Amino acid sequence: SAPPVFAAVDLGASSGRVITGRVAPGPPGPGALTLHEAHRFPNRPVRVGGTLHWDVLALYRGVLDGLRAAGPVASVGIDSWAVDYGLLDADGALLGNPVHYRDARTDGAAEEVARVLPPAELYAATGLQHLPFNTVYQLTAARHSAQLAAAVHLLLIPDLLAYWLTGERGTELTNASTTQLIDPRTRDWSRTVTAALGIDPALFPPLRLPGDHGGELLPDVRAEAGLAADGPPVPLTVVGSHDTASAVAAVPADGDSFAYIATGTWSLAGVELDAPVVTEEGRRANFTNELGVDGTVRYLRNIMGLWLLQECLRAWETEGHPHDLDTLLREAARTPPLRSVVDAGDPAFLAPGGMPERLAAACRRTGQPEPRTPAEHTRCVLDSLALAHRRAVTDAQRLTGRHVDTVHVVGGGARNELLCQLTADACGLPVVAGPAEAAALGNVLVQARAAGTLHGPLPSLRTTLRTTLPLRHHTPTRDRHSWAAAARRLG
Ligand code: ADP
Ligand code: LRH
Repeated sequence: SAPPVFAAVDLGASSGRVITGRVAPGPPGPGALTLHEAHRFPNRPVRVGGTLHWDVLALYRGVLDGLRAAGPVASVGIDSWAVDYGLLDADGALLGNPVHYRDARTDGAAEEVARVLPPAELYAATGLQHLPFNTVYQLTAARHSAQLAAAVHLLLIPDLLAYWLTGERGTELTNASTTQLIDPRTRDWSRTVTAALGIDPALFPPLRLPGDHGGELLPDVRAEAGLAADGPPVPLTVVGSHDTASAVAAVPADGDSFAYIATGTWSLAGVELDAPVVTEEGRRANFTNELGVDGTVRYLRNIMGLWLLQECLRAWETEGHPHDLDTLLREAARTPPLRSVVDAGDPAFLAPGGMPERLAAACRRTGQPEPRTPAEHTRCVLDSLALAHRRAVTDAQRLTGRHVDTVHVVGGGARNELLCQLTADACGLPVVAGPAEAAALGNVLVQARAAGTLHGPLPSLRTTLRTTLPLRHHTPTRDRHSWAAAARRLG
C-alpha cells in the first residue's frame, strides 16, 4: 500500500505553505522521509481603519487551495506564528479580523498591566519574556472594546483555522504558552494572572496537546479541498501549533548539548530543557520558557530576525528600486565585515516601515558608519543577527548551566549560507544548517507518530531526521575577538 502522506499547514508571518510529508516504510535512511511543497502563498497584512490586520480569510483560502493540491492525505496538522487570535460570538461567527501583533494598539499596555501585576510577578507566574505584543497585552489593550465584550470564545490563529476545518474548538498548549497566561510548571492557566487582570479563562476552549485527535474535516471543507464525499474521513491531528514548537521538534540534534536558532521572520535562539527555569536573572536577560512538544521547554530569546531584511527589501521595492535577495547576499559576502552593527533585539525595529533609514539611524546613534548601499544594509543586518545569535547562545548556557557544543540553524534563514557562516564565526561553534522547512517537518513528525507510522520519543525522531535530511555544516573561522569588540560597540 502507498506510504501515508501527512499534510502540514504552516503559516509564517511572511508566507503560508501546505507541505506534504511522506514516510516510507523500513529503516531510517536517505529518502525515508520526503517533503513536498504542495502550495505556497504570500501572507500580506492589511491596514484598515488605522489598524494592522491579518488577512485571515485569504490565509484560509490558501489552506483550502493547499489541501486541494495535496490530494488525499492521512491527516492534517496546523501551525502558525504565536500570540494572535480571533474572537467568536455566541453563534461561532468571527468578530472582526484578527489584529496583527505588530499593530500599535499594545503601546502602553505593558505599563497598564504593570500597575496591577509588576513585571517580576508576571514573570514569576509565567516564565515568559516580555514582548510588547504578548496576548496578555493585546487583551489589555482591547479590554474596553465592544468586540471583546461580545466575544464568547477566543481562538489562537491555528485553533481558529482548525475550527473552520473541523467545527471543533480547542486551545493547543504550546501556542497557549505564548499568551503569558500559562504557568509553565503546571502547564495550565495561571489563575494568578487571569484573576489579577480580570481575564476570563473560559474564553479559551479546553487545552489540548500535540498528538491529540482534533476532529475531522467537515463535508463542506472536503468539497472545497476537492476530496470525494464518500472517501475516508480525514482527521485533524493537533500538532505543536506554535510554529517555533514544531520547528524545534524537527531540529536534527544528537544528544542535548545543542542550541537551536529558528530563523525566519524572527530568530528564536536558545536551548531545549526538560523543565522551566524561572529566575529573576532570566527575566532581566529577557529569556522565555515556552512549552514544546513532549513536555519540553524552549528557553530562548526573540531576536528581530530576517524581518530586518524583509522590511529593507519592501522599502526598496516601494521606492521603485527592487533588489533580488540572491544578488544582495552575494554582494554582502564581499562587503567589509562588522563595519556597523545594531542591537537586533531592540523592539524599536518591531513596527513596519522605513527600515533602511531606521538601521542607519541606529548606527549613527552608536557612533558607527551608516550603511549607504543595499549591500551594506544587508551586511549590517546579517552581522547584527549573528552577533545577537552569539549573545543568546552564550546567555542561555550561563542562565541554565546547559553546555552547548553545536548550533542548529533551522527555518528559511538556514538557506542563507552567509548568515549561517557568520553565526558559526560569531558563536565560535560549528553550525548545522537545515531543515529550512523545520516547522512543517515537526508538524508532520507529530502527525506521523499519532498515526503510528513513526515511533518513539523526540530523540529517536531526531535520529530519523539526521539520517534522512541533507544538512550543511559550517565550521567557525573568524577571529572571535572582533565579534566581542563589535558587541562592545552596542554597550
Ligand atoms: P516565516 O515562517 O517567518 O514566514 P521563513 O522561515 O519562511 O519565515 O523564512 C523566510 C526568510 O528566509 C526570508 O525572509 C529570507 O530571508 C530567507 N530565505 C528564504 N529562502 C532563501 C534563500 N533561497 N536564500 C536565502 N535566504 C532565504
Ligand atoms: C515565529 C513566532 C515567534 C513568536 C512570533 C510572534 O513565527 O511564532 O515564536 O514570538 O512569531
